[in-house]
Amino acid sequence: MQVSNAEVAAELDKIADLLDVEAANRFRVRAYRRAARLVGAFGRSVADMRDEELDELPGIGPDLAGKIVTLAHGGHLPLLDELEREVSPGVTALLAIPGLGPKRVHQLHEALGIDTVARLTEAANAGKLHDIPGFGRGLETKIMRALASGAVAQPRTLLSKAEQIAVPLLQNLWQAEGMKQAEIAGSYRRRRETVGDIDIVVAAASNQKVMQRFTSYEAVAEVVERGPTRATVRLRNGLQVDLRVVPEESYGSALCYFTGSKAHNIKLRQIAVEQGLKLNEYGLHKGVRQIAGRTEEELYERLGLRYIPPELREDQGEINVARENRLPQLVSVKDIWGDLHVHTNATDGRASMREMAAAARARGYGYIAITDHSRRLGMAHGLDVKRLARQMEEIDRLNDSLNGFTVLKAIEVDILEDGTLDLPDTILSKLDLVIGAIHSRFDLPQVKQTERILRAMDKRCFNILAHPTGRLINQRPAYAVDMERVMRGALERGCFLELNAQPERLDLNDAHCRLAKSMGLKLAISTDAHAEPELGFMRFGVDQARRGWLEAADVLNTRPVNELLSLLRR
Ligand code: DGT
Ligand code: CA
Ligand code: CA
Repeated sequence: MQVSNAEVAAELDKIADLLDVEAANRFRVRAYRRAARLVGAFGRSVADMRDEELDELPGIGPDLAGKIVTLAHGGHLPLLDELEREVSPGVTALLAIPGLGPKRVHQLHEALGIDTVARLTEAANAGKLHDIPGFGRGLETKIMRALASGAVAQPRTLLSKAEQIAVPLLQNLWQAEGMKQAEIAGSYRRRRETVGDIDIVVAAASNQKVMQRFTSYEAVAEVVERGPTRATVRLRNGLQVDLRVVPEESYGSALCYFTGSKAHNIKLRQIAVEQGLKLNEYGLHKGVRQIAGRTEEELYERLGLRYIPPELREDQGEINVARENRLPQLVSVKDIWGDLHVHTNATDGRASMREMAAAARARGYGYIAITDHSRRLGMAHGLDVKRLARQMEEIDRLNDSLNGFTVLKAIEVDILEDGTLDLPDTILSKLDLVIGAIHSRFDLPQVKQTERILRAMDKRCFNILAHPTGRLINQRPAYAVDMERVMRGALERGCFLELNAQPERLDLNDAHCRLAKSMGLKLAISTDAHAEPELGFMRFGVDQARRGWLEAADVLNTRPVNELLSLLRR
């Protein structure tokens, strides 16, 4: 994918900010700032330039040139990942407050240990800011105004990141003496694409021992609140975790309550009331007698409902459907037969096609589609006709050596600004599968962007629209597009849309999935893997598909290769 100069510059500035917050070497910080300015003001798109050309620009050495290239093609910089791990999202949020630059954010941290907006608010309200050297009352007032305006929001955490943090935390908790049941609840369990905080529900023989283990966990920065049955901690990376310890006979109702959503809970409580019962986190009661609540299953059953999977608990009609025994059989990772969006080191991936195929096979798949970039993505070393033709021969040879596994010949072809494709039909029509994607001109007005996509789909060789909104969660908004028109257009032409399983993409989202399902349009769930482990992102895509009520039949890649190929035929 191709990233605009402005976006690359913003990333470079972010690195400079984070380095500055960490009080890194000022020459290093300055180098990133200078590079950001240069790239931002540069006449040509850096995505079209080679390393060596960038290297020649004033103040940009080979190392920085390499990083710019990576950013310009939508790649991740390990340095940025590392900085983001070290500097908490809370601190990053502070940078957005008017009057606070990286130097002052660093000072706030040094002087008062401030690393979240909440703590800053506290300190400002207590009049502690103006004493910090270089702050003064004027700045204190300015900051307080900005905070009061409510414009400063804490970013939500990606589900994949939350998982990396919550799973080890829960494992640690299980080692407390007397643990009986424990689960991560909240939006995490409902598999929302981002979470505000983590909620954990536990049943144990001794509350005391669980609380002790929880609050002394090594990643805890601060115990915000601790009582006999509940505690809240803030982890070093800024994420909050709420813990509730409940008696075993209340575990199911507590798990249900803290899984939410709030709207779903309210509906459940209404149903209880209609039956003359009382429902809360302690159980379902008739008068003073508890009649359910040890398990969630028993709770739903007693309310006259089928068990509702957490992903559906959003008060989007799931309760009526559960009452009428018409819940969907949600798609699961087990249903997935193959991955239809996979890159290799022929372009910007990190493994060979043989390695990617072996890794897919090890996951129990029957096929993968090799979808490297097309020539337009110069710096991703996109394929031209000749190289694609050579890759197709290589795939034939690889397939000859594989038994019971198919490597599909495919491409992720760029949809150019006018809706034409980046490679000629003559070669595209020889492929098993063509996925098309937008990697440039995200700024087109909605009508133009929509028509650009529909025009691309007019081509008989076009099969699947990849990452259909182009968004990156917390980083880049979706481009303007009439999704309903695109979906209808796909249906009419016999093409499909992709749900991209990269944790920061996850487009299509849950609502889009429901829209597609309502029209009878099938979706592909694909990982866009650039390395073997990324094939494992499939489950994040499946999570969103489940939130969108999709069943196996609604998903393209839940069937063996022959069925798949006949569905793809236009
Ligand atoms: P988040 O953390 O913003 O991603 O979203 P949730 O859904 O995890 O929300 P959170 O952490 O505030 O609360 C966890 C669950 O607890 C929520 O999904 C439902 C339940 N809950 C919280 N507050 C209320 C409330 O005022 N009424 C009801 N009925 N349930 C609540
Ligand atoms: Ca939560
Ligand atoms: Ca919470």
